Amino acid sequence: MTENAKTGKKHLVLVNPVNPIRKGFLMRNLSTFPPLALAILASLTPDHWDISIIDENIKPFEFKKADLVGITSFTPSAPRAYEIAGIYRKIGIPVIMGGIHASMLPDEALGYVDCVVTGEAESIWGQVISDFENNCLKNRYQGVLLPMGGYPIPRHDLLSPEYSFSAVQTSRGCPMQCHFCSVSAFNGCKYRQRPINEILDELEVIPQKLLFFFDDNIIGYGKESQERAIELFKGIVKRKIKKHWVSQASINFADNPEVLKWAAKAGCKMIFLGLESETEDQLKEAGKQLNLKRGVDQYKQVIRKIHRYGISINAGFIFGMDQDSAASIRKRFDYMLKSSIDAFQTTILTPLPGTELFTKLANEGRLLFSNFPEDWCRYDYSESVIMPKQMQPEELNSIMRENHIRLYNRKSVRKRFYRSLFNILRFEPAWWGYVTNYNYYCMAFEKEIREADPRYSHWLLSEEAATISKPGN
Ligand code: B12
Ligand code: SF4
Repeated sequence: MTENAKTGKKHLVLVNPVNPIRKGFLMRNLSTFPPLALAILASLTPDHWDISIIDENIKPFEFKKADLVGITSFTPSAPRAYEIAGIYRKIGIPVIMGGIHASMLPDEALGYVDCVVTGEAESIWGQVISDFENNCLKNRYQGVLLPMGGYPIPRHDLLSPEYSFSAVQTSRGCPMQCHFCSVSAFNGCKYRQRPINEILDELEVIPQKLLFFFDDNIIGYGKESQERAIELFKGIVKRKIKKHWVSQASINFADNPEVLKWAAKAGCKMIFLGLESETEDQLKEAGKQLNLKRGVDQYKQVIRKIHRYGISINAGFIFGMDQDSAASIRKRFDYMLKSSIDAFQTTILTPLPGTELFTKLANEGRLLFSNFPEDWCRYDYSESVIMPKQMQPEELNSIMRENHIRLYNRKSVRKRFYRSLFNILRFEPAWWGYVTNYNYYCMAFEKEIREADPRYSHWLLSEEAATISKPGN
């Protein structure tokens, strides 16, 4: 036992593992976000425990003595989570794993840890701790979906002060069930919201000026949830909480001018919208209901309305769907470059466990990498892990590369910044678009940057570097 001799407290170590093969978002401080789940778990742990967090986002794993270890993990970092679990289990310290990956694949996880907690922790963590204390820890616990109110404020004080952004979640669940996404399977189809006062109290204790609301859709679906979003934004203004924030939403973010007005007043600088594709057939393929219902011809209007209120747009597009050919991918990039969108997240279609997409592609025998768990670290949206329908995976990877150069070269990003300034007429949201494009550039060219290839290791790719790096040059 490592009970603290002075206090008699037991020690819980919570671990945030990172994908060892790709840094992805961790390439830059401004795209590195704290493990909110661990701050929540810490807040749910009884006071007679000492808690520390090992966060590989910030520095590589260093062993800390523990009585009990809790590990979180997304799918790409699962192999690393299992590796760290092994270090503790070898010396007889029990390891509990939770989070999206272990929830979707509890049997796999149980091969590497002592106990798996599936689902949301709020309903079950107290029981897990109490069973451990009474020497009757089971190997499985199932959290249930509860209303989001009445919990203690997450322990932001245990997260590294090196984070530029803090993270707060105001809602969970999504009724949309897009085929590639695991949110509805994990957090349920009902949109659940935290009480506004609890969110505002939490915002008041976090030190960072920059904030990421970790919601999938900050304004939810329907009139009622819009009203609640407006109340939240008004509350931020009323309590004089001065944050600059980003979040995610569906295109219904632009429906109500009051939502946009108050979001902007409350400090919203940029919103992520999952546009996914400019063609309705592909939206159908992805099961992207809301975008389909509105129609892709509405995108322009949506962008214009959001800009009008001083908020920039980071839009996500998916590549490599069954209907994608080399030509349609190039066309999508043409569309993106011509649009007034401020920043772009491009992802290669990736089946994640627990999604409809995963079941379909696995059944069709189209997973290229299925030596699990090792291969999970490839499932980070940055390479083709499936056999695309209309091309070879290498062709898809190379078209993406070619178009990333078009999208993220210095000239293109600068041009986009000036266009954002012109469209939004405010510096800050345009600057957020610029920084976000740079973050994605660093992710797209991670390998070259890490290997310090001089053609890539400076600020954004110049046109000249783009030419040098074209296949065949
Ligand atoms: C914000 C966010 C990001 C941010 C920040 C991530 C971060 N630092 O945490 C950014 C933009 C960087 C990001 C990146 C990625 N993300 Co992301 N992201 C999210 C989002 C919207 C919120 C995550 C979050 O923190 N939620 C709040 C916390 C409290 O929820 P939670 O982690 O589920 O934790 C609860 C339970 O799971 C449980 N729990 C969690 N850990 C543990 C541990 C123990 C011991 C126990 C008992 C319980 C427990 O208790 C918690 C409280 O109930 C989710 C969607 C969602 N709604 O969750 C997607 C999501 C997690 N992301 C996803 C993906 C795919 C990615 C990327 C791979 C791809 C991409 N390009 O977006 C990268 C990978 C990054 C990486 N580190 O590997 C997928 C993950 C699916 C999967 N199987 O892994 C999700 C679920 C969205 C989706 N489309 O399906 N992401
Ligand atoms: S992609 Fe967005 S809208 Fe679709 S199911 Fe996931 S969270 Fe909901």
